Amino acid sequence: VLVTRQIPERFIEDLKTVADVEMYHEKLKAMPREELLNESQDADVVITMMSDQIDQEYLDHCPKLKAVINLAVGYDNIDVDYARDKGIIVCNTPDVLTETTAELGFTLMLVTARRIIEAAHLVESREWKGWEPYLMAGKDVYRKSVGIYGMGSIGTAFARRCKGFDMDIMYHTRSRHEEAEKELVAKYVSFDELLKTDYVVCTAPLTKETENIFNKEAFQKMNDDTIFINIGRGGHVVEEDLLEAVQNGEILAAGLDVLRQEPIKEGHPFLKEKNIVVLPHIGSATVETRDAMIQLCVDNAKHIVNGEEPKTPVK
Ligand code: 8YV
Repeated sequence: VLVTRQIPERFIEDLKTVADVEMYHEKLKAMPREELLNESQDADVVITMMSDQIDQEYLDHCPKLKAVINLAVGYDNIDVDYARDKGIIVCNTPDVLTETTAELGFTLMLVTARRIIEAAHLVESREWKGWEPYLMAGKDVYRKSVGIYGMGSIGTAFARRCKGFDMDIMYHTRSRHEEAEKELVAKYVSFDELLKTDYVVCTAPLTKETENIFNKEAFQKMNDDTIFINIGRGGHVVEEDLLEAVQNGEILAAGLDVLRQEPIKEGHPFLKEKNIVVLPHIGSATVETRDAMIQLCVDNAKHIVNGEEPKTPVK
């Protein structure tokens, strides 16, 4: 089993009860492509991260490979169809990160609406001169409308939090979600209607159909006080169009946990825009959840090595 990022030793020990294990030891770096290709040659199972491109070249390069186990619920870094054609199993880590990721998304919505980052900077930079009636005045969240794009488990967990804030919940997704409609009084709307809400929140997985869906046209349809939140993938958003929309006042602000290119490049225009809050892809980043995600990867790997069905294969 090859593990492409450094994970705590106790998980490696667990894996070693069934297999020989190799782990990439650089703490802050993804495995360079060449090394990933070379090290994977003899692997039966590889535990990958979002930063590893598991494409056709990679899959053709690893003759023994039985399974790719991604430490994430998303798997847009993996050519799942090609893996399937080759009889290689792909696993992900659903469910264990749902609440944590929804919690981060909801936090990001509050932080962006209430200008928390800007306000904290004001204090840190010693620029806070005193009380003013509209000092750092943001936008209410309570009782506003929210349009959730993607009503899978994370979208539904996000909607539950919105209910606690008495929000008017709308959603758009591939198929209707009757439970959310009944329990959360969420209303299924068209994509255009969704864009008219106070908070447009993307929680969807990245696919060919959803790539670039938040583009110039979409931002122009939003209201000038809409706040856009993205906890899906950077690929959903045309970043230049978002920047233009915020700078031209076509929308109020954006909170992004994901970007097209991570980490953000020096000089990226979002870094200078106070109405765009960027987080370093920390949706599932709590100790409890990362432990659970890694354990699920380890369990999947052990099942596969033992010739058993994996726990969470991508269907
Ligand atoms: C991961 C995520 O931490 O699960 C996902 O799809 O985006 C995060 O939870 C990230 O992808 C690292 O692999």
